Amino acid sequence: MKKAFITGITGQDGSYLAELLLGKNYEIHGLIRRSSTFNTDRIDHLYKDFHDPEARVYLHYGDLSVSGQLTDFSYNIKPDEIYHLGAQSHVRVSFDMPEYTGDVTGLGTLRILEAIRKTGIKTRFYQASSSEMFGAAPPLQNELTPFQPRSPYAVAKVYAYYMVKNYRDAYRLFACNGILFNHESPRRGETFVTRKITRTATQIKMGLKDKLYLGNLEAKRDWGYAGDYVEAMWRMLQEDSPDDYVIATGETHSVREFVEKVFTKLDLDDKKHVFIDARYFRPTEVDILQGDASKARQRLGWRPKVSFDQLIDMMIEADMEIAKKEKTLMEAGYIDQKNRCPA
Ligand code: NAP
Ligand code: G4F
Repeated sequence: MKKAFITGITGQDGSYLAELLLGKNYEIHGLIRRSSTFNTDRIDHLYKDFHDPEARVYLHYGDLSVSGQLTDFSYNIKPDEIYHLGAQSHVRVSFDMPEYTGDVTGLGTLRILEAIRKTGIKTRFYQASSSEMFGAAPPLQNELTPFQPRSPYAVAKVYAYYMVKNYRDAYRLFACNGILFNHESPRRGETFVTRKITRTATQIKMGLKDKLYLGNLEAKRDWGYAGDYVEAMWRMLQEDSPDDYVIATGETHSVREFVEKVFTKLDLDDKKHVFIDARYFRPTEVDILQGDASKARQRLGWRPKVSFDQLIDMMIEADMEIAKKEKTLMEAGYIDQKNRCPA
């Protein structure tokens, strides 16, 4: 049985990847942060019973800012594959917390690479690189496009990307950069724009809210489905030699288009409900991302299966179920309407 160590297992991608690897009979070890509230919602369904001795998912408390622990985990677990997905992953927040983002998102990668080098374990390493690194570069972006990062998050990811390349060259580590374009799902964090839109629009549909506040509606993104993208991560680590790959759909759509589609599908008038709040604009924006994943298609045999429209339908359906439950609980007086902090 192969062993995988996943950082960021509690996040969107970590949960889909853990599901995929369990289906392939892996033993899963995940890095998890201590939190004052439960933060395992996305992976709770992976335990039939937490105390089951047959369980194949193990969680280890730690943090990407602590290197000694990462070395201990590497040595003790000796994973066949390490998927490094943990990061402060919110671009807007990285402008508020540039130092923290540099530490966790940039240096966090170096700490794991050092753990592998120092312990000498034989493992394959996946780095969650990002299309955000392309920044101001024109579409269609591919593996040869020079990076022009536009945020502290993107700069931290560029640092990590080159560290991966350097450790591959200098120490012959089997280390890959997956340069993934935006990918979404019903498990997407609620402060990223797609989920913010589907979550709030379905609440508006159920009469729980009236307004959706957004920032720049003209930005364009290449949005795919997270479930398809974790398959590409796994495929990279099954190759004979390590390399870097762009993973994208090749389509691009504006935030405005996403809003209009969601509201139309819900038979709502976005003009009545969507408002602009300047606080959601970024000091520097990435105007357009559209990826060229030809290399992944040819070498990995990877292609996206879920279309833009199917993705939106999937997210609306899941969020509608949540909104219906919220309505029932609110009417019974069990919960109040939540006014969450913005991002
Ligand atoms: P996500 O949902 O925000 O998950 C981030 C994960 O990192 C969570 O499990 C989080 O733990 C963990 N984490 C954050 N800070 C940490 C720390 N100091 N120590 C340990 N763990 C920490 O992100 P995602 O969408 O799944 O993305 C996965 C990775 O791919 C990230 O590196 C992201 O930057 C990158 N990426 C994402 C996309 C995309 O469109 N989704 C595209 C390209 C690249 P908590 O649950 O405790 O917060
Ligand atoms: O959904 P977003 O926050 O995603 P962003 O910034 O593209 O970053 C995501 O994708 C990257 C891959 O390219 C990942 F590396 C990163 O970890 C993350 O997963 O914003 C998308 C666009 C931006 O142009 C933003 O300005 O939507 C625009 N936007 C407009 N109104 C908004 C909002 N974004 C957010 N989060 N909230 C708004 O109200």
